[in-house]
Amino acid sequence: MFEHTIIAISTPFGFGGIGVVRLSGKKSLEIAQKIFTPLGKNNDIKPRTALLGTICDPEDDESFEQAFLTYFPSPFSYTTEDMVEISCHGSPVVLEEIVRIGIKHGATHAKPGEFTLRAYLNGRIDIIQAEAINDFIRASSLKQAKISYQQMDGILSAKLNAIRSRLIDTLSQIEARIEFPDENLNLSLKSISLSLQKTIDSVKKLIQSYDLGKSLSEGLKIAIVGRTNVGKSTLFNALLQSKRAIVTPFPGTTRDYLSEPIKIKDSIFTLLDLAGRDKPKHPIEKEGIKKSKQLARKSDAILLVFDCSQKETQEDFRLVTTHNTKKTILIFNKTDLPVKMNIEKMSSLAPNRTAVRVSALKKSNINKLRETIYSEFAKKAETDQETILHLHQKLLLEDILKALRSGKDMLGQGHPEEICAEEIRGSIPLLNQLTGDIRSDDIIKKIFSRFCIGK
Ligand SMILES: Nc1nc2c(ncn2[C@@H]2O[C@H](COP(=O)(O)OP(=O)(O)OP(=O)(O)O)[C@@H](O)[C@H]2O)c(=O)[nH]1
Ligand SMILES: [Mg+2]
Repeated sequence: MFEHTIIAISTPFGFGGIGVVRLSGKKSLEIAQKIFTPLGKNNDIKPRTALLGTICDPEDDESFEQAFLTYFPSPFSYTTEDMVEISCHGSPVVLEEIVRIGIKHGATHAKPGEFTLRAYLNGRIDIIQAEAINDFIRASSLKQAKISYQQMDGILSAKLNAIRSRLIDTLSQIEARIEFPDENLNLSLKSISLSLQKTIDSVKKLIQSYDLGKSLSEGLKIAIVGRTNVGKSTLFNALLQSKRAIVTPFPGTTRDYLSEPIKIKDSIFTLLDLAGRDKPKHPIEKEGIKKSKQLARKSDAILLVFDCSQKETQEDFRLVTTHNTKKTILIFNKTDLPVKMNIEKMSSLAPNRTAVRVSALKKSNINKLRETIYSEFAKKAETDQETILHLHQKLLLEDILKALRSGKDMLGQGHPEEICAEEIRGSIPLLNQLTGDIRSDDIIKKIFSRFCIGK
């Protein structure tokens, strides 16, 4: 338990219908009672029951607000400590005054995320649940909120605990073989290896879920690539349904890049409009093309645009054949004009890619393109699949996978079982770090720095 009692406004800054100030710590009720006077006859403070009263600084004796006070005695509170919530009008000056007099009478101002940090350090939630609470508040789509909601409930933590239990089980089997080599323990290496493979598969699935998590939390980056003047910026605007990018009939219009979020159904993407790929006529264009190549390389997916009112060129051939490693959709634009491009031939150069014909100018087939972007790039959330949303979780899982794979390979190659067990055992502290059973100060600092004050 912590020494200090903390106080903060828990509702967002600004004017609102209501505002809430929270206190957490041993002196919560004592401090609240100094500044809150119940109204009416029945003025007992009952746990988890709102009580109406007035607020004033006892040294001034002049009330300035009516409010409801709710008391959550330890351990049945968000932080597991004694907590008090004061709900009043959403007036920033009034809320700040309540905090000020709370501090004057013994409370300390809470740091960002300190209520949740206390819930974690007091053992009510693990680090995955703590991070999920912040993800839930900041979710940009309902799908992301639903995943975070499940994680707050402990579904991902339960999955990781199951992985850890299975691993400990496998390790004890290996150890039994080492300790009692002569006994017929019926623990064949094959069954141990099979159980390891199951764990490896679960970890792999979690790592793969990061793509979905990323597309939900920040949106997969989709770069619009093509020669100059093929209509990339027009398409960018059509997809955004806003005249965001400058469009002109002159090649080389887009030089610096533009980046905007778009929402398709329940998924968010980040769309990038880049400089066209042709011979630069100006040093600025040259810089733009260099940047365009870098950004396309770093993006998660590509919309490769062609002007089908023109005959295909060497550059078009080069583009279609070089963009075959990433998720790509081929877009044949300007279908409102007579078609001169051999679309079949161009498509056949990228047989595994989906092609869509559009007119960005007339906005025809743009909905079809949105559908295709969604079906090609937005991974569907299987409702029963646990999803990881953060890179630091993915990196830890990758280290776990490495240790497990290497342990399994060594076992298969006939290395001494002690050494294999040691290798596999290396993954347990990493799992503990992932759930926060082993505290990594760096990760804790990073996670809680993203929280707002009052949460
Ligand atoms: N007819 C027709 N014209 C289009 C279409 N899409 C774009 N254009 C025209 O093509 C010209 C170039 O369009 P932009 O959107 O600026 O092309 P861009 O690929 O962004 O060009 P850069 O930024 O120079 O690489 C403009 O005159 C657009 O109006 C289309 O679907 N049909
Ligand atoms: Mg452009």
